[in-house]
Amino acid sequence: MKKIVFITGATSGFGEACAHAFATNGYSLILNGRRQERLSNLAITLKEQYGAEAILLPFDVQDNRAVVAGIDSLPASWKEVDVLVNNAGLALGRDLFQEANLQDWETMLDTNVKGLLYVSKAIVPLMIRRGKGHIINIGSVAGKQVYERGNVYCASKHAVDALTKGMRIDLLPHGIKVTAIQPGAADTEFSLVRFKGNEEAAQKAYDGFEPLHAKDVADVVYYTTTLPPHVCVNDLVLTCTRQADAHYFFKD
Ligand code: NDP
Ligand code: 8X3
Repeated sequence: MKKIVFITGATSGFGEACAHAFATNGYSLILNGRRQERLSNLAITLKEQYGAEAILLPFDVQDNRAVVAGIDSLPASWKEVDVLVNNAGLALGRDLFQEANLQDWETMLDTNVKGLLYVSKAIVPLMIRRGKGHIINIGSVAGKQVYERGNVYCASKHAVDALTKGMRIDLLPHGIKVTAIQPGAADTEFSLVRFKGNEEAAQKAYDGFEPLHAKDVADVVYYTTTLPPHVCVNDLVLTCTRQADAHYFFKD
């Protein structure tokens, strides 16, 4: 039986790159994301390139009913999830606290925090039943430090950091590994989403340095799953070489 990975937010960026990294290493995949056509195209590509099988669950992670129904609908053999990558997430806006949009805040918290909780709450019992599993939460350097105009996005990623620690402690007796991967700036669709389609503003975020690419992050995510059963990467921060932390960059 092949190993199974469940990836949220697989239609783009880190999630899509993780799908390639796991598929090339022989995994079967459960892929989530709201854009169904992208998921379907990805499944075709993974089949063609690696012979990988995939089941698509195109739910919105903010909708707990849809999350539970989607995961319940999996065939029994596909409920044996070995690795969960909680990756779906976003930033909306780069505004001062006093000027930011309340709806943006709600969407970030509902997706980055509550979405991660909903998916984890549905998958954890399946892992407990088997006495093993690996949960990988995609945090951020924004979960380690707070920067100007980062307010609620940073708070959501600080919550992911705290939840990762809490999950690891509580799941300890069940043999389940819990890992936080905390990337710095990476050139996915993240900035385009953050700046609401403004390509110039999105591109400016990467001016003067080479950021991480999605594959860099996916390779590290996959690496953490290759360690022996008694070894767990708890917390891994990775940035491009031109970024020291959430604040310091060396730009041309
Ligand atoms: P992308 O915008 O490229 O990808 C985000 C993914 O999340 C998409 O597949 C999107 O799919 C999915 N998603 C968003 N909202 C939902 C939702 N409500 N339900 C289901 N899926 C959703 O960005 P990244 O790949 O960069 O982002 C992935 C994660 O990495 C996020 O958690 C982000 O905060 C984090 N991160 C990003 C960094 C960066 O600089 N790029 C650095 C550090 C962390 P769809 O729209 O189809 O639903
Ligand atoms: C995304 C990286 O620095 O824009 O989490 O917060 S940053």
